[in-house]
Amino acid sequence: MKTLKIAIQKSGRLNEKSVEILKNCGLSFENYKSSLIATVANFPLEILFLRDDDIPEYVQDGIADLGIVGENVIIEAGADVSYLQPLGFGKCTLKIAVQSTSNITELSQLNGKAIATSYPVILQKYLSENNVDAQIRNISGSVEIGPGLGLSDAIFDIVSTGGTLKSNGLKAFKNVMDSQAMLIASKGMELNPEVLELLQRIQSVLRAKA
Ligand code: PRT
Ligand code: ZN
Repeated sequence: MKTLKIAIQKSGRLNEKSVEILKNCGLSFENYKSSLIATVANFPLEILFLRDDDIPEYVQDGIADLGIVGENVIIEAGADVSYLQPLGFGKCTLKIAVQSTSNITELSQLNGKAIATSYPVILQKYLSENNVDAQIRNISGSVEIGPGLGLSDAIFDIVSTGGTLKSNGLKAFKNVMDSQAMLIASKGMELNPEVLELLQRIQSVLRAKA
């Protein structure tokens, strides 16, 4: 029997809930902060702990058979993977935001403007679909400080409570995409008996919580 590999986030917002859902499925494994890989004692499974950005590609390329990662990261990576199950945590919305004093009220007012983001692919697709021609500034983090520094006219970022927008003098202007953590599989692995067994266990954990 082939030992499956599942890639989850090593540290960050999705790590704890990803470990928890696997434990709740009855999987027994050690979870040391320093481990990059853990072997499950009672199921043919290894757990790889990775940066979330690397997970879609690992699963697409079959280095990992399964993964748990935010939908936003999958779409941004353009990864060709199978979506098995939304997991109900890591929920957020990707939004365009402007300074709270801004008079921008229509999407068309973003024409010719600069928008800072760490999600250029998702943003470009949305702008193209809406016939907006704006300049995308790709920044790897802290995009919220852009408008205050005059770096950009707007930002496109993940929002959950909205507290970060508010404390940086920004207001949400357009909701572009909702996201949550997703269980994904390499194409062709959906029908593997162990994958199906694990999926069933995850689904019953989710049902018990609902
Ligand atoms: O180190 P690694 O690369 O693995 O992690 P990371 O730093 O890239 O990601 P991480 O751990 O911050 O987030 C992982 C995933 O959690 C994201 O890809 C989203 O799918 C999801 N998620 C859910 C969020 C948030 N909620 C969220 N609030 N990701 C980021 N944020 C940020 C937001 O951008 C803002 O800057 O948290 C800040 C606080 O948000 P507010 O609105 O609550 O103030
Ligand atoms: Zn990341």
